[in-house]
Amino acid sequence: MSNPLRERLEAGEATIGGWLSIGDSFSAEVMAKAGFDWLLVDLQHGVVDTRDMVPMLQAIGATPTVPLVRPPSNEAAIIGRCLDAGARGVIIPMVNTREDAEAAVAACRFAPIGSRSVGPVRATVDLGIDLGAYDDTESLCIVMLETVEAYDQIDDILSVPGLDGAFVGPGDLSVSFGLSPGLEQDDEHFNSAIEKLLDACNRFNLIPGVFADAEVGRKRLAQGFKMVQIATDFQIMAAAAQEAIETARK
Ligand code: 3PY
Ligand code: MG
Repeated sequence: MSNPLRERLEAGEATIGGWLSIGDSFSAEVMAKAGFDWLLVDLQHGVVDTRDMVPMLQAIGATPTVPLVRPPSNEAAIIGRCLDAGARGVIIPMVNTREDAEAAVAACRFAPIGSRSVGPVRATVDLGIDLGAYDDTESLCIVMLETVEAYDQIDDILSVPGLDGAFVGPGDLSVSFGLSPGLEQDDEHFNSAIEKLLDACNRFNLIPGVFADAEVGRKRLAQGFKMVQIATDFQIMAAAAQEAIETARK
């Protein structure tokens, strides 16, 4: 049981992803058919219930796009449910300390590495395997660093064994620095935090990821990020709708 996204990232490939805030399997299917390398079902800020998550994972799973989930918080029970439901990785928000990162790894892995309870019900059905063939270490455990507190102790956090990657949350990071939320900032502290994450990921052999849009995403890819989020469903829908209206009214 391999994880194609893990394989590509471990081979050093840069990947492009999208964010799903709309809790609907058809919109997930539309996004997946567009050809993203991975799509993330956002249970933190998206209008998505855990009940919506499974049909969305099924829609994405019918395409080559790899499905990930962001749980609402760094809690073992919900992280286990996301992985049991068939997410091939989790991007866990607001990881601020080494203890938070240790809890994230523990939530993703069975003993002896962690304390995830065994019951990958839909994950095994999706993969077409028996429980005995299920490898919990194939799913990606990625933590979001999005506060000044986290960046102040980045080495302590990213040296936690079992982590696969670290992801920049630029909106929360902006606010943490006293700035208005944004994907990029003309601010030395904000920009050096982003460089710090890239550097630490390289030193600890972790995947660096970042939330962006298509324009900022191009810059982040050139900077060396390997998981770059470039489109959020409701935002591109709104932008395309506004453009259509403007075009028709011209
Ligand atoms: C952030 O920018 O803080 C995020 O979490 C992106 O969703
Ligand atoms: Mg955030």
